Amino acid sequence: MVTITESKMEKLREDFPILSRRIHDKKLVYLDNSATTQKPKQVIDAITDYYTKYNSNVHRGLHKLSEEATVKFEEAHNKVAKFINSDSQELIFTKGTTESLNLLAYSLLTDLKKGDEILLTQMEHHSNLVPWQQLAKRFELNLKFIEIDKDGILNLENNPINNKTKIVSVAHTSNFLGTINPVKEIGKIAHENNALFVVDGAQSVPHMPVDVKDLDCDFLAFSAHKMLGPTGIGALYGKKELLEKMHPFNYGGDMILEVKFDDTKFNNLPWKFEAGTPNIAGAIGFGAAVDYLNKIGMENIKNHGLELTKHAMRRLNEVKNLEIYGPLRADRRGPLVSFNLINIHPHDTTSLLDDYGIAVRGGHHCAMPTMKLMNLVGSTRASFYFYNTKEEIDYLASTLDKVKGVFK
Ligand code: C6P
Repeated sequence: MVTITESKMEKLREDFPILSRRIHDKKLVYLDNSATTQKPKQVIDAITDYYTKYNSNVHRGLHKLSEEATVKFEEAHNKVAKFINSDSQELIFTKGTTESLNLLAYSLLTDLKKGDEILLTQMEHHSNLVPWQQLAKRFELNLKFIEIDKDGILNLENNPINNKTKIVSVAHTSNFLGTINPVKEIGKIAHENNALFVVDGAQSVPHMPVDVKDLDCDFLAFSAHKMLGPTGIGALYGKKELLEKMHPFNYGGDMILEVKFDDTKFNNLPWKFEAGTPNIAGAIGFGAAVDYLNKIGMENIKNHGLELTKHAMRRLNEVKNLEIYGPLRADRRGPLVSFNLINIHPHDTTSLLDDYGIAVRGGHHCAMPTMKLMNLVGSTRASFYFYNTKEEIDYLASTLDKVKGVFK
């Protein structure tokens, strides 16, 4: 197994200026990567270059600056598409996973009728639940859920798919439980039942090689900011033949080929779904992020994440009166661990850890129904990226003992 060596790690961390910050006079230990990752200089520089050297609008101007911006913007399209092994036409820039899923829900809605079913799981992020739920209420569709067991594993044998199911939409990796779902298998079940298969890749695309052709998913949503890129940009992949049939979600400039007073011919893919001036700086930053990830190698990132997760589970299991949620086996998880110190509110744990320079997330993690199902008010979540080290996890574990001390 190739992992990131210690000497490489030191060099690599220098690319992330924020990692040398001190918080409350302690070294920053950033373990909130599922919320958003830190940005390397290469990404920050790419964004600064755009604004300082060739800032202008894309696809419109006939001047040099606009040409340069358009080339860089389209390069970013191609890079991000290639990153998930899709064709460039099949990769739509959006504001992020949330907008990708909303775009999809609204665009697919026109083909659904009263009584049709949408199948989700009991571990979805609100972004892959609320859009479907609200449309289901308004248009008399039914939502169904694949259940999870006590370890946060899907019960696929008893899934409620049937001939009314039109869409199956599932998180690849749960942002609360960490579970990596068997999306290839779920996709097969969806397709055997003639349903469309949507993958929420917000927590998987940043951490493992994801190949849309291999997965055979119809759609995949993900966000740049969880994979070194800036906020406010993300992507929706869709199979070309499906995107061609779908209605645009937003109408306006740039998504048209020809407009008359009484009709409009829409632009080719992917621009048909990218109305208005896009997030140009964001897209260029996203492209630079993908370059950086490719340089490290997604297999290396996956392996390092697994090593850290194994170490975290071992070290956190040694902390007394601490319970961990999600799969017991580290290899069934993405690089994150949610836990609670028994009888201590996760907000207290999280803010006390902050006093020691440790940034983790505490709360419901936008998975309120899953929390309720598990009788929890929330959890503290430590989530890792390739710039994290085992020493940082050891520091988290020893600091948790100090946190417990406060409540004695
Ligand atoms: N989860 C977390 O701390 P946006 O906000 O659009 O970039 O991503 C939404 C989203 C969708 N699906 C999953 C599985 C996610 O984890 C997220 C974002 C962050 O867990 C912020 S709530």
